[in-house]
Amino acid sequence: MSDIILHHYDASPFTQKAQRMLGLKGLAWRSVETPMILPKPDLVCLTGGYRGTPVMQIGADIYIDSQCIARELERRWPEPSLFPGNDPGLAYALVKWGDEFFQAGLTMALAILGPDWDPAFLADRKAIFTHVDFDQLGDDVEHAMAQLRASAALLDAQLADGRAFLTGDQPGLADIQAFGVPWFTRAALPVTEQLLGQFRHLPGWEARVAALGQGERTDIDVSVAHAEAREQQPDLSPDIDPDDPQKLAAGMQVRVAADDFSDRGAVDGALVTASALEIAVHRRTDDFGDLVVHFPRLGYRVLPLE
Ligand SMILES: N[C@@H](CCC(=O)N[C@@H](CS)C(=O)NCC(=O)O)C(=O)O
Repeated sequence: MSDIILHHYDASPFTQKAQRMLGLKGLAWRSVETPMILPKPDLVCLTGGYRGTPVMQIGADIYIDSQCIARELERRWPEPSLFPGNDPGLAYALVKWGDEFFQAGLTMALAILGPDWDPAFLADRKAIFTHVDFDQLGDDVEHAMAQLRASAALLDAQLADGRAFLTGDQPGLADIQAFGVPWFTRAALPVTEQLLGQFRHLPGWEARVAALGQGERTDIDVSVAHAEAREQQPDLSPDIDPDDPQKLAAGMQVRVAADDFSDRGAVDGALVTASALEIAVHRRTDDFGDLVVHFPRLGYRVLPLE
């Protein structure tokens, strides 16, 4: 049986990234479907406050964000690699470009679909997209379409020599970073077909990335995930970079939250890991005992609480 549990919902382009990683590696995993809006008590009791998707759980270790999930999957199951061209730095750097690409699709979705959304869903999204001016979306939509096309044009240019995947013959994290936005805009926004129509290398590439699949998925009840968190023990040995620019130290109480495009909740805990690319905090909980919650450093803010 696989140790991997994904807490997620399928409609998210970020969940789709995690699923393609599992597909590329051919891994078995267990699925816990979360609601798309708050409240999410069964998830937040594990994360300590993060409410986004996807979240990976392996025993009493909780991995926040598709970036962190990629790093942990590659560490534990190195083959087949997410980096067929041995270019991990570039592939992870695309996280930030991928977020920019997502912003374009998000603005289009909010402007075109938002008015028809269920009021509870709309209110939830208004609360998390604090940087979006919901009264100006109509003015922004054409700009967003131009931005979507600009990023799509980069992909088409990269594929123009007939290669199967962005970095060559083999699929990797670069493809997975890039794939989520065309996937979601084509599915949700019919105008995408016309917007991206001139980019003739994209549809074949999108189909090849989709064909990575999702590995071997089994649906489970969240009580199974909670029992495993309770029964297992995380590694609490500290790993702190002595040159940390924020002077973070082992055991320091900190608050960690995404510093990107949405407020997905903050997590408080005692610092276990602080490196250039990783942050992890220890949470001592009544229900589960010790948990360690892992985050990427890139795109997350660490606030010392003492
Ligand atoms: N950088 C994060 C972004 C995750 C993200 O923003 N997911 C959205 C769904 S597309 C989300 O969590 N929305 C709020 C929610 O579902 O509660 C990642 O790569 O995992």
